[in-house]
Amino acid sequence: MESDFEKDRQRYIDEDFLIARVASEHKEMYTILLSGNVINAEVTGRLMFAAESRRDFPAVGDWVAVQHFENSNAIIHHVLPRKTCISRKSSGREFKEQVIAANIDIVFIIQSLDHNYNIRRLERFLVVAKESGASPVVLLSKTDLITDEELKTKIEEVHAISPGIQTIAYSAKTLSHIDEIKQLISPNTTVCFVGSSGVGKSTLINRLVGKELLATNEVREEDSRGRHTTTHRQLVPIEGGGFVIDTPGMRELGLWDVSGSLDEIFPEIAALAVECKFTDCTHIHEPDCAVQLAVQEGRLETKRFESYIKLKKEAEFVASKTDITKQQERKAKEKRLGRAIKEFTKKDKRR
Ligand SMILES: Nc1nc2c(ncn2[C@@H]2O[C@H](COP(=O)(O)OP(=O)(O)O)[C@@H](O)[C@H]2O)c(=O)[nH]1
Ligand SMILES: [Mg+2]
Ligand SMILES: [Zn+2]
Repeated sequence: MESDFEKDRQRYIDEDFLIARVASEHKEMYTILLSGNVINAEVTGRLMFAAESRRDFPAVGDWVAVQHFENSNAIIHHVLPRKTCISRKSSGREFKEQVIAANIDIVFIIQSLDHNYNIRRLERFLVVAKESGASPVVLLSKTDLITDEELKTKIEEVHAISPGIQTIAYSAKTLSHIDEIKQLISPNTTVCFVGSSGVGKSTLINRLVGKELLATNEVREEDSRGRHTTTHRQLVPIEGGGFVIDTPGMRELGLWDVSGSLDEIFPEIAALAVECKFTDCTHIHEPDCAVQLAVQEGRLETKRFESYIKLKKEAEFVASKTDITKQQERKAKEKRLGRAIKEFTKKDKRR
């Protein structure tokens, strides 16, 4: 069966649109890659009006149907169906989805092996990456800063919480294991990098691209925080035909909808939950809870269990808030439509 993507692509081509890919987005101004050129672009008023949320706007990595006349901005008319999409809750108090990148094949989750290394944060990133539909790969940077013994322990820790997920420990300084990362990015593969500021995303991307494309920043040693040098997301073609998307430092990776991936990242808990007395057991206060029992008997690590509960509560909270936001958006749209219909009937009567 032909995918929605292929069907839509062909339809837009038949309608004389050009197919391009969004390379960057900054305050609703875009650049797109169109037959090898980078061109400024904006969206049509119609797309803006029809959009129910941020999700309906183009994101970096999106394939779009555009019109382009020489010496002017290209106009984005349609966003093609996304094959994968990585989202987070926008930072701050709002409950809005922010699409970080679209149509990615691999999400590299980077932690550096200094102060940044944190198993619980890694679990959060894994859940978000898994939900995107792309394959997560864990990268542990700065192996040059720790001993082989320490490295071995940390890799074992990471394996224990991410069974079946590839982990590569590397150093951008000594270049050890960089080739292994390169080999994963075959032609026509799009990858993105997520991780806190200062872990080495830009440094690695520069190594992959083969030039000093992105500014990197020196980290204050004592707290391992770097300044944010990357200002906006961008899609960059790399030698050999792949693409990388650099994402600005992410101190926060708030969960968006992760209902489908939480259990995949915590499979042992999902397996235990089947044995709970209540099918909707929250594993907090119910009797005959197989998950609680496993914690009491030391078969499930308390910290791992707490991490799961924390992420689950956060996801449920966001889901409850988003339903409200969606309802409000729908109402506002209906109101606009109602007003438009009223205006129209008024005019109609006057005739
Ligand atoms: N020792 C060591 N330092 C690294 C490595 N990778 C990056 N760095 C340094 O870490 C700092 C932050 O790197 P950067 O790429 O800007 O991080 P980003 O904020 O994730 O983009 C810079 O000073 C880099 O030189 C590595 O593998 N080993
Ligand atoms: Mg950077
Ligand atoms: Zn239970």
